[in-house]
Amino acid sequence: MEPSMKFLIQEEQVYSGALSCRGCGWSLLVRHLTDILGPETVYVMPASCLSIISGPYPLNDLKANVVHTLFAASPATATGVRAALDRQGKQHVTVAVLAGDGGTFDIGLQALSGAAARDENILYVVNNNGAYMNTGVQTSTATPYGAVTTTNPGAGYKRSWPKDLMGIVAAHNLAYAATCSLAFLEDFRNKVQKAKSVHGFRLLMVDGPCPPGHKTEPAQSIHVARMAVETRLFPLFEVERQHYAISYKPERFRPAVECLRLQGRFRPLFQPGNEQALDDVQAHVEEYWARLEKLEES
Ligand SMILES: Cc1ncc(C[n+]2csc(CCOP(=O)(O)OP(=O)(O)O)c2C)c(N)n1
Ligand SMILES: [Mg+2]
Repeated sequence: MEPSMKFLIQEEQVYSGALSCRGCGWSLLVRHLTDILGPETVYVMPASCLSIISGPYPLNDLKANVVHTLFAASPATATGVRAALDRQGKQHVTVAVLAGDGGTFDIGLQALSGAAARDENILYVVNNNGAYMNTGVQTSTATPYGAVTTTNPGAGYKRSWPKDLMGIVAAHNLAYAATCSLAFLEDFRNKVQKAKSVHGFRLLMVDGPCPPGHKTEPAQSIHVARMAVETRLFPLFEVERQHYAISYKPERFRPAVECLRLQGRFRPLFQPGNEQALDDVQAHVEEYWARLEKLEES
């Protein structure tokens, strides 16, 4: 394949007419993911924006089977789907969970840990848009420090750090886990390809643009996602059996404020008196990056 063709969708696996907002990350993620996984895939979806975007039953915008399931139960449901397919001799069919951060970091965490510890042959994809967007932007444990949500209203903002999901996942000693960005499509597509080919429990965490929740311009979604990687607010890396490898090291480390100021959800941080909060975010970025580099060396 020509290098320039690597970004292109080979065969569209999504019908037109998705119900997403303009600039939504879910739609682009799913178009590329389904293109690579192909029609021989069963998708398991807990409640999230995607449940609506892809169509509530009996609608379905994916050219594949979808199992809608309870918020807390997608890895358990996927385990059952996997077992049924294996029983039918359909080991070649991929089972993929498509979940939000609320369904993953919070309410589905126990089921996720169980399926990961059993090393179920499932691909788990989490679209991390940093809040419960479908029900109106409530804080999750993936919400970044400093973000305004409807549960941190007005001039308030979240004053705790997001959970290190990748660290938790890595501790399960999985064959493959990685972070991905829609602004780095070739890297994303390569990681999906790799995850598809690995046997066992695999997890991909994708940074999810969300214009209404992040208070961004829809046309800026990819630019904001790129800046999240360039500022190292959302580093790209892979973890294989607890060995970390950073996928992209920016030539120049841009300050976090260059990404934060593009998003209305961080507006209070730029008001006089909150300089310390901005410094704290930058310090957190530096610490996490230093830890990733150490993990990469070890
Ligand atoms: C047990 C349960 N509690 C609450 C809800 C309502 N609910 C549906 S979608 C959703 C938000 C999901 O957030 P997230 O997983 O981050 O996905 P996003 O909507 O952001 O894509 C909530 C709270 C539900 N469906 N089931
Ligand atoms: Mg979310």
